[in-house]
Parts: sequence; C-alpha cells; structure tokens
Amino acid sequence: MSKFPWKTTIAVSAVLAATVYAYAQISSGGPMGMHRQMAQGGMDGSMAEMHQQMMQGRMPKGGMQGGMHAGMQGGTGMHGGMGGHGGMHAQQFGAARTTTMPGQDAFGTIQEVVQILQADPATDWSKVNIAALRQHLIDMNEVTLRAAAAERVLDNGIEIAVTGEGRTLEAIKRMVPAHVSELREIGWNAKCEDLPNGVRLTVIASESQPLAKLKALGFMGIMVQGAHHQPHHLMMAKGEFTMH
Ligand SMILES: [Cu+2]
Repeated sequence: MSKFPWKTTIAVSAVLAATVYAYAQISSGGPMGMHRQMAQGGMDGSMAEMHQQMMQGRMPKGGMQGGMHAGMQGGTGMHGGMGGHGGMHAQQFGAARTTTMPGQDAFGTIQEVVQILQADPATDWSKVNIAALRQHLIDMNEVTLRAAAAERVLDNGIEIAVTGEGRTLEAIKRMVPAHVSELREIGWNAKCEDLPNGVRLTVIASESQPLAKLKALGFMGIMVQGAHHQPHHLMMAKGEFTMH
C-alpha cells in the first residue's frame, strides 16, 4: 500500500476518493477474476475444490498462492481490475509477493485515515482524534452485527424496531437517528422515534423507493444508503465532525 500515488500531494478529498476506488478495485479484482474463470468453465475439478476449501478457510497459504497463480495466468480478470498498477501486478505474481490486507476492516479503515493524515503536511495534529473514529467504527459494528431489527410492513412503508442492550443500545441511539437525517437529505421519507431499548425507524414508500424495494432492503439495506461514512470518517479523525 505504501507506494500508492496518493502519498504525493493531491487534495485530501480527491485522495480519499481515489484510495477508496483503488481498494474497491483490489478487493473485487481477485475473487471476481476467479469467479469469472469458473463461470467460463476454465477452472478444472482440482481448482474448483481448492476454491471451495479456500472459501471454507481450510486452505494453507502456500498452497493457495501456487494454485491462484496457475489458475489466473493468461486470464484477463486480474489485469482488468488492476489497470496500470505495474507494481501491484508484480506483487500479485512475482516471487517477492507480500500481503496487502490490513486485518480487520475497522483496523484497515483507521490505518488508511492515519496514512492520509500523515501524508498531508496541513494536518493539524492538535485536533486529530483517532479515538473518536474508533468509537464510531465500534458503533458501526454494533449496529451492523448485533442490533436486533424487527421489521413490520405497513400499507405504505416499512417500520423497523431496532433494539439492543448496553454498548449496542448506545450505538443504535447514535447512529440510526443520524442516518435518518442523511436519508432525508437524499430525499427519502424517513423518521425515527425513541423506544426504551432502541429506536423505531419508519420509511414511507415513494415512486423512487417503492414498497417492494423497502421490504427487500430491510434495516441494513436502508442503513447503507448514501455514501456519507467515507468522508465523515476522515472528518471525524481530523476532529471536524463529532457525530453521524
Ligand atoms: Cu461510519
């Protein structure tokens, strides 16, 4: 990661977008390339089995690398995703391949933000607050993975009781109402009311958000609408944003 061009001098917001794009390319390039090969029947029995073992987490690292290399050679999946990143290509296929995954997603998010701040000479370290970003990422984890969501379909919308206890409840109370504000800004008819152990989120159907879609999206599909988290995380780390 340390050789990305964003380490140079472009404006921070543009840098963030570019970095997010690059991450998306990397994370989709590998598996997609492999799946594409499988779909085209290019993967023989042993490769398919290896793929299955890998998905189940049983594949030893050394074996995987050889198998991937053999399977991907000559395919266009990886090349398409990687664009002009010659260095990345060498990392994927060369003898001195190194790892790129940071570990947990929250760890990687913080690492990316810290790298951006360190690369920017204008960073005001007296305001930087990585602890606040960490707390928010814990909130995201709680709401995404631990909150209970009881959905009820109305005649003209969907009503979701989002509940939890302790740290999960704190996260629900912070994140869901803030997200409703974001939804309203992008034109959704949404509201949020307090419950003793959480909140009640209501979204009313519209022409652009029909009832069938709201039902299909459910709690988490509604929570991921918009793209405010990425820029907000950087602002939070810079101490310019306390809640969302
Ligand atoms: Cu967030």
